[in-house]
Amino acid sequence: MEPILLYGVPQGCSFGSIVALEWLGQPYRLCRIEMQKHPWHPLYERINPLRQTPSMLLEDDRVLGESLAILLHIAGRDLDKPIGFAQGTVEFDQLNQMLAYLHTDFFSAFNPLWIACEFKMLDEESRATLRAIGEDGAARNFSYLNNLLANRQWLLGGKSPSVADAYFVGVARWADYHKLFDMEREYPHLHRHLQKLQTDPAVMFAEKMERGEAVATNRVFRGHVTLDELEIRLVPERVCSEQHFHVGVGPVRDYLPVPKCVSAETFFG
Ligand SMILES: N[C@@H](CCC(=O)N[C@@H](CS)C(=O)NCC(=O)O)C(=O)O
Repeated sequence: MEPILLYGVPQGCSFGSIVALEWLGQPYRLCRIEMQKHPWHPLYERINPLRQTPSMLLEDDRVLGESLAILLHIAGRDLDKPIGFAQGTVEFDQLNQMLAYLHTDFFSAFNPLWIACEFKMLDEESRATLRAIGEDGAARNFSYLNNLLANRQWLLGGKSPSVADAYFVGVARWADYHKLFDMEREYPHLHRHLQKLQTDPAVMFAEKMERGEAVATNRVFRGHVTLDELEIRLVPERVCSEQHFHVGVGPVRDYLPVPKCVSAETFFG
């Protein structure tokens, strides 16, 4: 069977991997994970013991976790497509650097904002402090990318988007969700970049997927599967032993202090 991307909704960072799969243009399937429905389907733990999305189930039943690894894997499936580059090239180093930045600094800048808006037990002062830290971090990162995009059409320069642009569009939209700034006025180059990406057919397709709209299957998108349908492929011992990040020290809630993108109240039960 085709590779299957397990993507989290709503507003998940998995979004970029759907966009990248569309740009790749090879057959794939999707499996939808409702992140706000708690507890998550128990089978998902066999896919990703940290209970984070996205994950990708490959043709040979290997499970790949971490957006960065998934995006580089997607790009590597067809190096004739300029969404990625061969390792050892200058372009690959640039892509790797940009993806690492987006997955660490850029993604993490939003963490205090997610905690501030989701963690119901916070007092108002703590919430305001977290919000201020988040706003400051997001502003620094938006400013950095805005300057970078002043003379570039795409994040890496060049004539066409890479998987870095795919991931960027899924995370940058969180600024609107948190009503952080007047993006058009304060970060015009970044705003232009986002606007352009948001009219891309692959981005529009990923938005439809997130909204749960019915979309006809085609040569590339082969449809959805459920976790139950995947059970036969998810041998517990094998998947867990191959997960480099399998911590195995009790329930995830014991060592994940805060949820991202989802309600902490429901997360902590
Ligand atoms: N390092 C992981 C982080 C993934 C992550 O935090 N995913 C979020 C959605 S954006 C998630 O699954 N959150 C659910 C939770 O933390 O309970 C990656 O880059 O793939």
